[in-house]
Amino acid sequence: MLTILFAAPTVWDDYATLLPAALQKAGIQARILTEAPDPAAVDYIIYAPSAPLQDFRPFTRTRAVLSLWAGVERIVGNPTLTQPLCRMVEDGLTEGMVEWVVGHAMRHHLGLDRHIVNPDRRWDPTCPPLARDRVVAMLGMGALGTASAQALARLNFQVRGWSRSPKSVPGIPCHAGEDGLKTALADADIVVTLLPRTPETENLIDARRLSWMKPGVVLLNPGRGALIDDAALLAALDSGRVGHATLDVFRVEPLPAEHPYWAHPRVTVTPHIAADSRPEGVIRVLVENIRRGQAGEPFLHQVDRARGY
Ligand code: NDP
Ligand code: OXD
Repeated sequence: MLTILFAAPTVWDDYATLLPAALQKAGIQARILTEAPDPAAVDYIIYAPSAPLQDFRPFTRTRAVLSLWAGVERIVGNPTLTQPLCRMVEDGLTEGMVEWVVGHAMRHHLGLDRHIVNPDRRWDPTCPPLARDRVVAMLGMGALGTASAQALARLNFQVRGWSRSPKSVPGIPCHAGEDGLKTALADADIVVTLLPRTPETENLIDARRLSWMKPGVVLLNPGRGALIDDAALLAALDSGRVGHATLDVFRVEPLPAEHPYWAHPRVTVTPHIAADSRPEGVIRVLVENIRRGQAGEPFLHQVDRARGY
């Protein structure tokens, strides 16, 4: 009988029935606790950044910490964590992100705001260009970036990818490294940042990188707030170099009421809702990882501590 600590109390209600049923269906005998009076008896920890749990040292027999979140920047550097850490990749999260990215890209591509907010009843018959005439740079070609890039490419956008290591994705020219970033950004009408927060990606979008972008570029950031140097972005928005920024994630969340992004006419704030994981999909991944842990097989989506994601 395994002992699983569900250390994400705020979402326990979503899992309280489904998780035990899925474990049982998979033939995994387990008791699930929401608190661990005896940490040394815990085999697996299911974790979210909101969890009060910060000291992993007493969990001496824990085989893996299974994050409910894709982004692991709040746990990956925890010096007490020596157990394998797995991040979340699941269909609902990916589909949600694809929909957010495509929806906000289409808003800017079609110039929807001109028609949705038109108090002067201006009859402006200017037709937008076709997607095939627009270039999108996808910074981050992981689970979410690749799916979003492919969805945009299916709509005929000219998509360029950028990632840490070189990639080959049919129909999407991919770049890596600093020169590759310059190339990916050079002719992009829309730039999407779907990177994890790591020491290397912090302030990636700074004044220098913004100066490589086309004047009037639209920036979509559903990755992490720290990818952006906020002062540099605000300056670029004020000067018109950046035409619009749609931001879902921020250094401080909720975004404080006095933050200049709220009032800026060329910024759209969405409250970290680009994508959320769905219990059914999450449970499939959790159960599979517990099965793998028990069978001595490699875990799915294990985080590389050295890379930080
Ligand atoms: P992955 O780990 O699958 O992909 C990360 C991508 O970023 C990879 O392509 C990776 O390159 C690239 N990358 C990492 N570091 C660098 C670097 N220094 N330079 C260039 N490229 C780099 O992550 P996901 O796609 O699953 O998720 C991405 C992020 O999305 C999460 O970390 C999280 O912050 C955010 N997120 C936001 C949500 C929201 O609601 N707003 C919801 C879920 C996630 P390589 O392929 O070479 O490894
Ligand atoms: C995540 C997120 O990382 O919701 O899962 O941002």
